[in-house]
Amino acid sequence: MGPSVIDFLATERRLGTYNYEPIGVVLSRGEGVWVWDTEGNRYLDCLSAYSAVSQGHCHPKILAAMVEQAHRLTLTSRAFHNDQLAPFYEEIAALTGSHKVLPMNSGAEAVESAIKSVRKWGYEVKGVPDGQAEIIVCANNFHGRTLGIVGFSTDPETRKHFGPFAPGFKVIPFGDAAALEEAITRNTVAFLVEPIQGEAGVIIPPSGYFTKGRELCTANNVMLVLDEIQTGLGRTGKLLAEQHEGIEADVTLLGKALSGGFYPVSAVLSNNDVLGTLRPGQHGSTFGGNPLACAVARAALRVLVEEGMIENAARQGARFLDGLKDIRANTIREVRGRGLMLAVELHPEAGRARRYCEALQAKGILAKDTHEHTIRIAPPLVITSDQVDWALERFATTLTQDFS
Ligand code: IF1
Repeated sequence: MGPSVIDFLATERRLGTYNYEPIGVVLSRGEGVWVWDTEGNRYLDCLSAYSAVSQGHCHPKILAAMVEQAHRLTLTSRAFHNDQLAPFYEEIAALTGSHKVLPMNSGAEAVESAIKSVRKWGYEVKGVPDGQAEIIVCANNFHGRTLGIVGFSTDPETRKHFGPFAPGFKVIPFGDAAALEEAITRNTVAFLVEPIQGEAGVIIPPSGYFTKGRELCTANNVMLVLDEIQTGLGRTGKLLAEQHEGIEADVTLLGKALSGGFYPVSAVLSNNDVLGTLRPGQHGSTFGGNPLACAVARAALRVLVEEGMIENAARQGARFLDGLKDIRANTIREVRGRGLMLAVELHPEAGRARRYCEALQAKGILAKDTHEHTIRIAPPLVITSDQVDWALERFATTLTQDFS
């Protein structure tokens, strides 16, 4: 008889940093859309590790690629070449139409690397006076947890008592093109933004917002940096969320599902100008671009495309969204979503979203609340229609309860 759930939680509490408040479940196995806890209970994963397990848990082909590479070569550092980096560059550049790739590890590292690169581009190409580069970001952004990134967060919880912070960032409201136009100066080097704000609760901007944003950036020689770490790689029903807007970013950030949840892999994708400014010795990472990461990412991208996961996300996302909108419950304030990036916002008087997530857990669904009143829903992109219907039944019964 192994440790009990209580034992696991007690040990985590005793020895671990208390920087999360997880839902009370100890998972031990995953396969496709399903995960099992240590007591054998099965759950449909409606979080997908915040869209990192889009290909489904423990995808056999990504696993095989990881094991095969791990037997051969895992890490060389970039002091030497390896035989996986160039093929990874070729495949991700071809898939995304990018000209240059910078391989990193976490999403936040990709964001920080993009900030460094656009600033350098600003000074050396655009001609912004040294030290005066400005980057425009949006209120309620989430781009990671490093000091540089939380420095321009508007969420007190992510920045309180972590200062002092780096200057050079200007915050505007999300979805307001006039505010963007107003904020641009001759020292603006970039507009860094999520196509859909994930952590903020799946906030979708008005149609035309990014068309206007793209025009403003082009007209003012400002780099449009889209953080697709959560929205990218099929999550919204297209390879990249920007495709819904019919625009192309100058710099695109990927992470999470870039490895299918097997390994931290992120990447900064860009045209030649921005990443072309980096020279040897000016940026790097011990693990960035390592052969194991590249082999895993190549397999993760391959199965995403070859197994039609992007198209499935569009189809099942529409089914899920329509089904949620059909639920008649006075607890629901709004249902939002694009592809399989969905959210149900509750009326404040309905009680905390966490309570509904706990009730969903009892019905075999794992979902995560955000900002008190919103339940986000992001199952793996391999979910079937039957599984969507199975989940909708449980959302309907749970959302018609009132936990206020
Ligand atoms: C946590 C949130 C989601 C991201 C976008 C960059 C990153 C993330 C759009 C950084 C990461 C994760 C971080 C994780 C929980 C999760 C999250 F709730 F924090 F905000 F997804 F919405 N850009 N998001 O969503 O990538 O460095 O983590 O690899 O910090 O609790 P990372």
